[in-house]
Amino acid sequence: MPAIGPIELAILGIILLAVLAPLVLIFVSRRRKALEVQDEPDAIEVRDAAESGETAEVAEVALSGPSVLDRFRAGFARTSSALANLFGGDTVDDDLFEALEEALISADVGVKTSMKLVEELRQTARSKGIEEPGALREELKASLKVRLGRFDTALNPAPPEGPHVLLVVGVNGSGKTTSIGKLAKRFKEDGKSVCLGAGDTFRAGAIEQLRVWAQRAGVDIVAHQDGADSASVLFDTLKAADARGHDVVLCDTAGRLQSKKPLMEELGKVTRVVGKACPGAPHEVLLVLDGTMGQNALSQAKTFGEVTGVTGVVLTKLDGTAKGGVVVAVMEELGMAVKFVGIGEGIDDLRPFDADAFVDALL
Ligand SMILES: Nc1nc2c(ncn2[C@@H]2O[C@H](COP(=O)(O)OP(=O)(O)OP(=O)(O)O)[C@@H](O)[C@H]2O)c(=O)[nH]1
Ligand SMILES: [Mg+2]
Repeated sequence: MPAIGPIELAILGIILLAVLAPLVLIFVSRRRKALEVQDEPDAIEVRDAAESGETAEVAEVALSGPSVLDRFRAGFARTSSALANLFGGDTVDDDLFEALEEALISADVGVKTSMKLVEELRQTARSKGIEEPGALREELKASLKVRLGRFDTALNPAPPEGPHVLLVVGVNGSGKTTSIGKLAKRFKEDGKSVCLGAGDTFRAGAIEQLRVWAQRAGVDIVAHQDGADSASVLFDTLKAADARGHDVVLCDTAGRLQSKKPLMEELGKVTRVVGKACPGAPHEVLLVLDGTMGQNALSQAKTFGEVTGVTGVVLTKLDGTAKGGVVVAVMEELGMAVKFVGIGEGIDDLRPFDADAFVDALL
């Protein structure tokens, strides 16, 4: 092997420098970008909370992993850091219980449920002699997990024969059509053959919007023209789905205010007609609630429940300013199971509701 002289060494050095320098530059610029991202307001909020001690765990849950919790943004992080700060002190006293009640109410948990939770917590603290706020927080977590864990958040089973029919209802703009698109993709990925029913014949552009979602999810759709009778469209959808051998039918409906009686009566008729087209249907009535609506969502849920027999709730927009507590209010005050949560506008932004993960993030 020939000996390497000083000239060859110098050339080798220059080549190495030429290769390494751009790599170092790329690394430095990526690092700087990462630091800039950390300084965005939402991240700061959670980090500030983490620095206060007790909340480190919350911040970690909210920021790490590819979980649904990453998507609960501003409102949710604010709620969890407010609650975490409360438990950051060193005494369990009346002030703490009062502050906790206020924090739960402002997190949209609802007055009745907040009072009930805090009263129960007072009794537990007394009977177990709890003097540590951290231990009290664990009691609250356990109690919430038991309360929310009582609900069956799985979709009702498909019938032994014929299509599995899901009717999707709710007020205007709550996220019904978007959630149908997301659900269609989930079912399709599970190997099911899916058909959408364009039951919103009222709003201009609604049918076209559902067509776009059908295309995105790669599923079938049955639609009539604007202004057609919604119940007839869904009747035809079910007949067609049965004939074509589809496993799942997702029925869209027009958004309507729960206070508009004739529109709610029409929804009652839609539900009955769906049952005529396919005995036992709808097997699931999903009420789509906008998570940022807070307590208003509760009065919507009550009326829709009376008219259509809601079997589950899809709580959307939890990636926005929703404060999270509305999940507890819907389940505790109305006895309705939150089955899915919407965490963005994209087709993959829907997740089955997981009570334990939710409580861990909130507290
Ligand atoms: N950020 C966010 N936006 C959502 C979510 N779900 C729906 N949206 C948005 O909410 C808006 C209304 O959604 P739609 O699906 O059209 O609501 P809808 O209930 O079908 O509305 P109508 O048919 O008019 O009653 C759209 O801009 C959606 O992108 C969600 O989980 N997160
Ligand atoms: Mg719609």
